Amino acid sequence: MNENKNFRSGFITIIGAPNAGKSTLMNRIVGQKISIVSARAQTTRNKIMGVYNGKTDEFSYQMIFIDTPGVTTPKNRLGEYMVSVAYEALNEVEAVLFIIDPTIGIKEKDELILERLARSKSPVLAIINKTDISSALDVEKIKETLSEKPFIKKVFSISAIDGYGVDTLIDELTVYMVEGPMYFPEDMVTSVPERFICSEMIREKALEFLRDEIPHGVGVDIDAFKYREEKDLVDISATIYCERESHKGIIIGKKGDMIKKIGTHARIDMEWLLGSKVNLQLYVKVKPDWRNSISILNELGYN
Ligand SMILES: Nc1nc2c(ncn2[C@@H]2O[C@H](COP(=O)(O)OP(=O)(O)OP(=O)(O)O)[C@@H](O)[C@H]2O)c(=O)[nH]1
Ligand SMILES: [Mg+2]
Repeated sequence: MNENKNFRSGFITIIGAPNAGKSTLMNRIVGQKISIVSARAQTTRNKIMGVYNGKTDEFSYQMIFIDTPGVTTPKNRLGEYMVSVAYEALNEVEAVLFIIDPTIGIKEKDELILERLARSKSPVLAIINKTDISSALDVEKIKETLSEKPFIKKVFSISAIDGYGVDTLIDELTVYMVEGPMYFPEDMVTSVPERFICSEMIREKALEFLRDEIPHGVGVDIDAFKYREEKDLVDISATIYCERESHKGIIIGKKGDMIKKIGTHARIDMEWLLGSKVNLQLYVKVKPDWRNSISILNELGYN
């Protein structure tokens, strides 16, 4: 495949305000859940790459999508890290997808990103997502506003959830691919290690099931990840970090029912990802203000 002189490839960054649907779009394109998704803002914390291979009549190509944390005003060191991850991913890519949620409209956060994108050297495509739940009029208005920006090459309307418009977007993106190597083997959908995805699956369930004040103070570290071949079983042990003793109680729940629920749901996703049985042990530890602790941020991979 690589001998093909006509091979093209390129990096495409997905950027936007929190909750716009960036991770949902990336999962939809690569056809697998590699980046966690939740109804809460600021779900993604790290840069996550997803690979899509395809071909046109003239050439074969590999697109590498970079999902980034939603851009917002940081409230702690972790937040600062997240914004820097998003902006760094704008450098030296073949295209940038700016995702917007039409049910929210163009807000201050989006304006900030747009200002940044105006100075970007890479071509920018604007993507109006969630068309399945927004009015045609809202979509049209946003389309008009964005089309007036000289640095935006084109505006697309899609639904990352049901896939509407995604093929058309991919077709357009082939235009921006350049002669280059196949960066990842054909069967590889992500550069992110399975171990990390598993820790994210635990965080996703915590985001889903815990009360409002807790989720953003949750971090997950995998302590052990071992495959037992004779049993086709992966033993995974992980620690959920939280910021207060009272949070620890809520995460564990009455008679341990909350941690059990998080564990059961995360385990099912992990078994799906890994294709084998998983034995998951979860622990909860309090680390006050860990989102400002450089050493814990490093430990959890936010470096
Ligand atoms: N109805 C509808 N919901 C969507 C669509 N795309 C994403 N969502 C929902 O929007 C919420 C946020 O989606 P994410 O993919 O986590 O958004 P994100 O932009 O990655 O968010 P951060 O990582 O926090 O920046 C989830 O509840 C998704 O299910 C869509 O096309 N239609
Ligand atoms: Mg995300």
